[in-house]
Amino acid sequence: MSRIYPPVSLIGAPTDIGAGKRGAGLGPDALRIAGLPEALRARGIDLEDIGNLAGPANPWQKPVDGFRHLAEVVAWNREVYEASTDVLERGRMPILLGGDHCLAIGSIGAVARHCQRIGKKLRILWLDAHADFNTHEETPSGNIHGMPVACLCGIGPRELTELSGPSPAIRVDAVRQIGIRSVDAGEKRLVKQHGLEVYDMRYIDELGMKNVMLQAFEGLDADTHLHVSFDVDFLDPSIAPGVGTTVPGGPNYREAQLVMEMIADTGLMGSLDIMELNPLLDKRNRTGKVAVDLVESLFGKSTLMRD
Ligand code: 4U7
Ligand code: MN
Ligand code: MN
Ligand code: MN
Repeated sequence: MSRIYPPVSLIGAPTDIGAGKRGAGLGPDALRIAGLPEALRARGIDLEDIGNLAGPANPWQKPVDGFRHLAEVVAWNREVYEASTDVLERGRMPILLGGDHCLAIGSIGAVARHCQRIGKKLRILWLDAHADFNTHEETPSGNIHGMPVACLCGIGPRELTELSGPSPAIRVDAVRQIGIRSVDAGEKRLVKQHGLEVYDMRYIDELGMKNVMLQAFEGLDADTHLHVSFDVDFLDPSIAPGVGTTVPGGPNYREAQLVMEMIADTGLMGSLDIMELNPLLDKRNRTGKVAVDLVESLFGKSTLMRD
């Protein structure tokens, strides 16, 4: 089964403005150097790289009222929102190269408004060790990369919840989280209160990854736009040490590859974020190469006859 993919645009967002460690700002170039553009072109994809966006420098300050660098996070997300909207309106698939995960407020904000305009349903697969559902009251760190899912659902400061428009960009029920194994105490309460659908590692162990993915796909149809937000710390640190917030006990290489292959098989992926790669914490860009391998699987690369 060979699939024709829509044209793709890479958008680099070289910042660690929402993170607690420096280095994720080098993620876009590390992904390029690991061979992402060539790998996608080898899949037959019409690929454009719009290069790296520009935004404020990281002032490396302490949190203020539970937020670190709020104004700069807003500025970067506006850039990401505008670039992603432009790519979508040109009929192309945006791939955001992060950068830390706070930037998903802009990328998913753009995708959500685009889907609203063209009347498509939206399903978000959030592949991460973390739920990223903190608020300024619950956050133990003040780092906004721990808050994007809450902000997208309308929980957070107005500058971020209204970044893409006056109503919340998404509803909680659009999201399926996979691979979760680190949720802070207050965040856990919020996750439960809002009914976020979380497939944590315990659940994956018990059901097996295949069944978990089938659940995550329930209700998808040809009118659904699938957005994949891939935080590289989703992967077990033994295969992906190059991230700022490693958590042991994540999916191994084959489990992660199955996730990507099954997403490819839906044929519904319309946008992708590749976030939190930190080459300063990596060994010889090994994590970058693993991320590129997995993205190849997302675009239909498989071992035998299936592609
Ligand atoms: B990532 C954390 F306390 N929950 O809020 C926080 F454990 O985008 C980590 O998933 C957030 O990498 C990790 O600071 C954000 C912490
Ligand atoms: Mn994340
Ligand atoms: Mn994470
Ligand atoms: Mn992280």
